[in-house]
Amino acid sequence: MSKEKAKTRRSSSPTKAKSKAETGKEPANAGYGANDHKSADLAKNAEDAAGEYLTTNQGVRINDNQNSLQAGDRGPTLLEDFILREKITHFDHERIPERVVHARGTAAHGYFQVYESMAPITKAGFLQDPAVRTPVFVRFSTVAGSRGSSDLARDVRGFAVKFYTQEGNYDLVGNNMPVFFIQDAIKFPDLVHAVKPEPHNEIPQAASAHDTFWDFISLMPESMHMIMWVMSDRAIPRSLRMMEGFGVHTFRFINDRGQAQFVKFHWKPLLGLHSVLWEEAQQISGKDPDFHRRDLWEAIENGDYPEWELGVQIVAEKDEHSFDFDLLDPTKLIPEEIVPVRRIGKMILNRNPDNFFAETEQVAFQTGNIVPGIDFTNDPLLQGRIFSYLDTQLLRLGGPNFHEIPINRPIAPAHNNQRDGHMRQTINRGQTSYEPNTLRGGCPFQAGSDLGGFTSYAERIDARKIRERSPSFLDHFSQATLFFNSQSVPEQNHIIKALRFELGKVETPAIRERMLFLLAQVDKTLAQKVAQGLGASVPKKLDKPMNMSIPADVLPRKVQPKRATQAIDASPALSMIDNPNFPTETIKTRKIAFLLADGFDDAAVLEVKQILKTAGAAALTVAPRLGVLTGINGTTIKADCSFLTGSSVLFDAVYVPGGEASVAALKAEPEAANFLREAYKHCKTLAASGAGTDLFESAGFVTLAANAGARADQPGIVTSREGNLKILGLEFIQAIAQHRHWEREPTV
Ligand code: HDE
Repeated sequence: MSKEKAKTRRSSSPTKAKSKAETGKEPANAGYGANDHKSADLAKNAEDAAGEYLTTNQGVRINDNQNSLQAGDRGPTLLEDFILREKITHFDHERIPERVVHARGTAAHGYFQVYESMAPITKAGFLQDPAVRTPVFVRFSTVAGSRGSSDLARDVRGFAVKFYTQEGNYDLVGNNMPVFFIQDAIKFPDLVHAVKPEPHNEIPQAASAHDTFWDFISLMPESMHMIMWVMSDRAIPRSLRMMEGFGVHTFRFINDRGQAQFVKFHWKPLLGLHSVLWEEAQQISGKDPDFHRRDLWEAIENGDYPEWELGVQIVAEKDEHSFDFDLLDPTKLIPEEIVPVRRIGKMILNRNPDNFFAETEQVAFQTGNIVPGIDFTNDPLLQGRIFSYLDTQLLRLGGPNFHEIPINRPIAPAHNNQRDGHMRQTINRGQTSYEPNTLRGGCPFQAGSDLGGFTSYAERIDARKIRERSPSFLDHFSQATLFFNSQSVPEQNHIIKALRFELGKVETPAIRERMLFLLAQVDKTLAQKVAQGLGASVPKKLDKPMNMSIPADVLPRKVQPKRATQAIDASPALSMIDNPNFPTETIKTRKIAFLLADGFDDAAVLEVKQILKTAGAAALTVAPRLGVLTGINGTTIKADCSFLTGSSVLFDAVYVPGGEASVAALKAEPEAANFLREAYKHCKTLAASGAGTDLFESAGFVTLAANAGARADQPGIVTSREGNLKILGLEFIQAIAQHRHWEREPTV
């Protein structure tokens, strides 16, 4: 393009921003509703370039964004080019340090509403009035991987909720597992260094399957309960929308009479608890490393707002010591069968962020952000976290004013005498920045507790200053055993396989041996089965003590694990399959692949699609090629993906409708049979109608000849050669609702 032409184009008037009527889409920031204080607050900082001229950061309009200022046609660039220098300098400074842990994450806005006043047990303002919607921002994350790592790593998921309450921000910074690896914050840097890529070669990314992690774990018996969780399917969720959340530590609720009770927090997903298989997780990591991020984003864009109920387990102060474990020990949970979870409110996520960096990356959670009515306990892990989160933000966000970043700023007004620092935004008026003062009439005032001033719970402490693990923390295996015993057979098999995989990647035999010894303390058969897979045997005793890296003079005698008698043998609430907390199975938001080619049976596609849609699931077309496909009766359907871009691991179930030509084309496409075989292997539901049933036979995983025209007699295989599409559709829904057909697993 000649310079002349370019100039004309550049100086033409900017186009007006398109309205909703023109684009069919909500304009940016449309979600900022009147009853959503936080969104309205964020809107103050929102920028939208639609219809605007390009400017520098100083607001000067830019005439040429293609060429730097240079001396003549082929001459050097001039130092005076302030436009170039501003642009490049800003670009050079675009990155901030990623989070030390939980770097990979995704987030959404929403709100929380309590079902009924919780006044008898807590005075927390946002838990009083069912009419009040408290805005929330929730960030989900993996722990070990870097910002760009895959969503499907075997890992704990972070579940961090920032409540923008009228009394200040309250952060519930939890995980999708109710316990943790270690009991004391002083071990956290060791744990994280061990699980992160090894320091000499930065391998492996986002994985615990390597020597340093298992070396550390094999010396830390206290981690065994958490290891059971991380090796279970909880560590590979189907969706962030289908996992539980837990506050992990025991906290306190305080009511307006100053009475305290212990509380454990839970988030219960209304879509149920679901996971993928490890083999799928590995494939998804290649096919779509953003699988969870995309799933959450799309669900919210489609109006399928994810929901969780907030649950609490309440324990009276007087019952603090009535358990067979210590409430302050974060490697223990309170079985729901012993203290039931009371569901007290609901959280709905209904708006995607406008800008990933400004919101999801810059959000700063802090376990120390609590409000009147909630307080800490002396859990040594929690105590360390209260320090760590504030400290880490100072580095990550570059100074003490990160609370002013829009996503972090409270909707409750903030007034104090803190001043200055990098990038200060607030313009504090007045002569004083100290207290007490007379020059400002003593403002800002301290608030009495009757006026909402935070007062710490006056817990009685009468103690010596010691560095010792409490004897009440020393039972490291009972709850690991309880967890294993509570799993169904397929879930136990998955744990065994996960351990074989992880320890199979360990290169140092002594580490494997120590791990087998520890596993045997949890369950002998588990240890033996893992050992079989490793071609090893379970040691009867170890040559050296377990904590052999701790010098003997430092190792307190008490650090030898012991086992407490358990109140229950199994807790059904710990299993994902047949979990009594999630009795009704729904197929809402599930993705069903329709395998089609030209010449498909129009009715068999449209009717089944409609039946699934009514049940809340989405049908997506996978075809030998992209573009438009035409049915026998002329219906046209756009292919959502081809066999190259789609894969069975990205779907929940598969359907092959009839239509001789369509099925013949699929038969000629080897990937179609692979798609079905893979879905079958991963225990998913498969359905076929009409000639589609032939494809099941030619795929070789089921013989229908014996019952052609009728249903296949295998669970999770729904067919109808000539039958009624309505019945097929309904049976399909029932089968998908079971998520997976685990009885098939041993046979594949
Ligand atoms: Fe964290 N953790 N953590 N953690 N954690 C961080 O804070 C830390 C722990 C959790 O989406 C960091 O802002 C210590 C338990 C989540 O931004 C850091 C200890 C639980 C997130 C930190 C723990 C968590 C973090 C890194 C042991 C579940 C992501 C960046 C004493 C209850 C929050 C940051 C987000 C992030 C420290 C243990 C959950 C370094 C010292 C237990 C969900 O401050």
